[in-house]
Amino acid sequence: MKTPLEAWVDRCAQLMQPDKIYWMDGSEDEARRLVEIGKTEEKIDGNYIFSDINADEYPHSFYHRSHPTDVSRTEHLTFVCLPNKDDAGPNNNWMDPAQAKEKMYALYAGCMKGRTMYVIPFMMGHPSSPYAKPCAQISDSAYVAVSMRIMTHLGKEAIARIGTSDTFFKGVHSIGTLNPENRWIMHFPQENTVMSFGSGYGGNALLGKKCYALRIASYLGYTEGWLAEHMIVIGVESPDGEITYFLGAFPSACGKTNLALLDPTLKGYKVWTLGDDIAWINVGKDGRLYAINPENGFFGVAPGTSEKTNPVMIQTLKNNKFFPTLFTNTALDTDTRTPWWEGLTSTPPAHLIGWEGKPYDPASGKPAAHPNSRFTVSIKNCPTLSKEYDNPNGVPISGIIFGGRRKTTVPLVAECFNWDHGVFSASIMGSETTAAATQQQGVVRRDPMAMLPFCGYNMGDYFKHWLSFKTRAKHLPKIFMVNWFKKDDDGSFLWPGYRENSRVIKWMIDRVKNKVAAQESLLGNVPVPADLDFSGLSITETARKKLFDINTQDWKKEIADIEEFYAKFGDRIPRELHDQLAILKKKLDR
Ligand code: GTP
Ligand code: SPV
Ligand code: MN
Repeated sequence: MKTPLEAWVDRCAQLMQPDKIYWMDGSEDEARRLVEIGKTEEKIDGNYIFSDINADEYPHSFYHRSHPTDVSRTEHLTFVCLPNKDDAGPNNNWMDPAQAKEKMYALYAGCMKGRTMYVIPFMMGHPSSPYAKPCAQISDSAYVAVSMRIMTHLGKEAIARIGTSDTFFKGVHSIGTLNPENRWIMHFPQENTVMSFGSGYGGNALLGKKCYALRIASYLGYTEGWLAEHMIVIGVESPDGEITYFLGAFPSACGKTNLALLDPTLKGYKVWTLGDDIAWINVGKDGRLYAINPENGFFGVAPGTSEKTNPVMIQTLKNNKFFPTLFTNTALDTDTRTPWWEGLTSTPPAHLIGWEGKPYDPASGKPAAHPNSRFTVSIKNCPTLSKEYDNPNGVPISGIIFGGRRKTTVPLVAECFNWDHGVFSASIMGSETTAAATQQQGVVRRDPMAMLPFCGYNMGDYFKHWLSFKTRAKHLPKIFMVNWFKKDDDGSFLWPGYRENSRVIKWMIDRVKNKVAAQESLLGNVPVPADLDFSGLSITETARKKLFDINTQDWKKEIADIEEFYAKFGDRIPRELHDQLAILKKKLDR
């Protein structure tokens, strides 16, 4: 008798007709063979998908160039297929499940002729965790197969955990012809299934990541009483040796990985890394919120990463013990055969090949590396990995940080008054769009909890679910709103950011431990100036004031935008959030 997993693989193979079926075991030998296949057999656009990188500089590392149209998530081609359109909500593209399947089956028919079907069994979450989930993906891309080894707990343990059950997550993936006209990412939350076609890009193709661990898992969390969030997980050690655990939600390309691997400039502080993108949050036996990172690697933005901004990530990439690390769509220095990206060094090396594969001309005015070029690297390389990383129960959370990318309007930091106010503040978050998704860049959009592209059901219901933790949990974390990206009139950042963000975190720890008082502002409690350590920073008094300035005119415009956003959700917006909005409006009118 075949297991449900084997039967599912058979059905996929019948439809897609691969030449070969290969079951992955997650071993290093296997990864080496797959990379070799990528260097000598598998091609995209006429080029082998992997090439060597100077192993003296970056051990076990390989370069990958994607199809030029396949460089970021495609939100307009991403659908949530719940039976009822309203349950997917205005935050999602919707298609009827039967119609979506018909469309996908037509594309999948015979799509793997002449190719290998990789069967990828994996766990999201450490296999020993009660919160971990068994999963399987099929794919016809060696790049995806190798990436899954880096990003998930891939191997036989997952097959054991799936056992004879049919409830495991099923991820169906083919890169197809990489034609953007035939690119679809379809989610079926009620069937624990995702069908993806036409893209090899991370968030579109590594189905354990955004598709499962956020869109499907957020729906599971809604029905089962937990949360799947676009959040980092960190422990911050203070000079007294105590570790305070935080979650941090920032939209794509807005600073999560940098904060997760922070090397604090403040003396006596240390950040321990648990996760840089996704957190699963459950109420523990003691009534506190506990978080695990369901992933096992980093898929990080390369541009801006340097010895100065993120030395821990540079170490993670250079002291590589895990096979392999991948660099995708960066530029390549042809003299040293090393990857290069904007911000790695202040001036580009003399001989560069740009991300599109042609010699780079600095006079072109275009970046050499794609703005969304990325590295894929095991979290096990990270020198600041927390001792609690594999703790099956996760870590107890004391603070949740939410932050968008805003030139104006939002101050450096504010602590929310209470849980309702925190959920409200996170629900009205705005952020300027970035290169992480294929769309117009730099326009402010509402991005509640940094989950707009990742919430697998109606966000009105999602807000209600967040509010419900008031009664589900006994001890709730504090909620903080931050903005590292406020700009001066001349367009320069007012706040140095990166490692200096530790100064703001120190204040949060002091607030969690009740060590300092705060001042009430329109948006929450803000630091008494003496409590925020600015020592050694060259920030003028005027800039300091601007960082905390809350402009009433800006906020009146903001309110209009928020009302428009809420209106899209009709009566699904919980009463508590309308009440909070009314309070804010009243304060503004005063
Ligand atoms: P995703 O992987 O897309 O979810 O992105 P992320 O949220 O992990 O963002 P990441 O840390 O990779 O940063 C994205 C970009 O923002 C990079 O170019 C960083 O250099 C830049 N960045 C990160 N932190 C700061 C900061 O504190 N200040 C400024 N000005 N830029 C930052
Ligand atoms: C993001 O866009 O938020 C990412 C990259 O972390 S991806 O996995 O492609 O979604
Ligand atoms: Mn992300």
